[in-house]
Amino acid sequence: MKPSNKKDFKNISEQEMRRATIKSLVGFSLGAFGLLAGIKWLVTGSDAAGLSRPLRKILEANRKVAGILYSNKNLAPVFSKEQAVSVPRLNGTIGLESSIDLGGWVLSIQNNGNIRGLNKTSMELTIDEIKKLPKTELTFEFKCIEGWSEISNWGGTKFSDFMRVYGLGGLEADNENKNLTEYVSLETPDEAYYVGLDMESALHPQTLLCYEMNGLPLSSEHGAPLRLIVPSKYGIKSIKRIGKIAFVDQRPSDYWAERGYDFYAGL
Ligand SMILES: Nc1nc2c(c(=O)[nH]1)N[C@H]1C(S)=C(S)[C@@H](COP(=O)(O)O)O[C@H]1N2
Ligand SMILES: [Mo]
Repeated sequence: MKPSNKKDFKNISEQEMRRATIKSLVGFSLGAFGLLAGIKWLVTGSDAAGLSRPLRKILEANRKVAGILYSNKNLAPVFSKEQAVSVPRLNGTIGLESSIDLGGWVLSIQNNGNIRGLNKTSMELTIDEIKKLPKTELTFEFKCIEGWSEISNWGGTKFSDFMRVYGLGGLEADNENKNLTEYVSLETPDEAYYVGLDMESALHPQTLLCYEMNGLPLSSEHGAPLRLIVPSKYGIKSIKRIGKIAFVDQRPSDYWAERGYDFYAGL
């Protein structure tokens, strides 16, 4: 991980502002709802079925905000495997310049607390151990912030399954997400490319740790032996050749956020 800098502090306060805004929105809608229900009860004694249009709109808008933040229903459209291009376009080689010794590669993991079954907070996994995790396949339209998109096919494991199996980032096996860390940090082995991911996006059911493309092992240009695929975000977040993953509460350094792109890079 890169040491945090001034920019990170600035971003944390931005995040707090976002939170405060969401809180006040929710508070306003609850207040409005309570007031209206009270008036309804006083005047007609009926339920809220007769909500005025503007107030109903506010309530629905807030439900949408809550839905985006607290559920995983914003799924990217999926396609059949046959619709995927056979040789996806290549983009971005930061952190991939040197050749990789696939046999010697391990994924370094840094957890916020003890890893399940281990009396320690860090561990290493081989690609074979990662391949033992539940397997998922996904064909979706990969979108680069530069303006191109392409349907591509990927195979690997859900990031949430990876977290759940090892009890990483506070995710428990029973799916009770009580003490989740705020972020995940991912870096290439040489630390040249690095991505910060908010926990909501890490847990998104389509966010995958991938070791296959079109049913074959990833080529090194596409991120062998392990890359991230985040269909709910622009391609900048889909880091290739992952070397290190850390579960953290401070917003991690992010290569493209440091260069002026939106940290969330949502679609
Ligand atoms: N390590 C690393 N990962 C990276 C990049 C990079 O430069 N280095 N570029 C990103 C960008 S901008 C895009 S659009 C996708 C492209 O993935 P692809 O080359 O498999 O099409 O990888 C992302 N992951
Ligand atoms: Mo991109």
